[in-house]
Amino acid sequence: MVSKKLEKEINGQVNKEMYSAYLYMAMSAHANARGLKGISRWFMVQYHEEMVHAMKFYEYLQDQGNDVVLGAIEKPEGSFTTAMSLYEAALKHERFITGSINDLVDIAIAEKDHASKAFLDWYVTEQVEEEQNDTEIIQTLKMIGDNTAALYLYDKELAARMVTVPTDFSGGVSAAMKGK
Ligand code: OFO
Repeated sequence: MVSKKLEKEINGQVNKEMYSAYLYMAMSAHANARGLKGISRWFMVQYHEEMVHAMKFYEYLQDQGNDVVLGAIEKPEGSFTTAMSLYEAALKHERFITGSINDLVDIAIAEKDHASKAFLDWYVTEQVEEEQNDTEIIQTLKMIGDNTAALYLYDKELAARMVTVPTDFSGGVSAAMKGK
């Protein structure tokens, strides 16, 4: 069982991950509305990844015999008119999430909760990849600049991103993640 303090914070993190999914769903719609079909797909794949992040926390609380307490999910704000504004906002959000995960790790370490520390290590590694993905896309978008033909081709390239995470959690996220 994790402490009541960490339980509260992990419940808060479930909410942040669900918000992340909701934010990326909104970003997918913004991209789609501007004809950026590949970027729209990229953000929808990201939506599925965030659902996995949320479900892993949800299941961890249950595995530890703790309480799951779900809160309201905030409305995703922002009106994104360019590919660059979408990815800059995504990177800013991921940096916020990295800070939030680090706070959870700090609590686990302070409480000598080795199980939670080991569990959270997956997220620490995942956040490096999340920030790297956004950073690399921003670098490419900078090179593209105002070249709409290049953006058209890059959008097609981003469309190739596939969902590599489970989307059916009815049997539990751990079972669904086996072999991933
Ligand atoms: Fe995008 O990493 Fe979870 O929130």
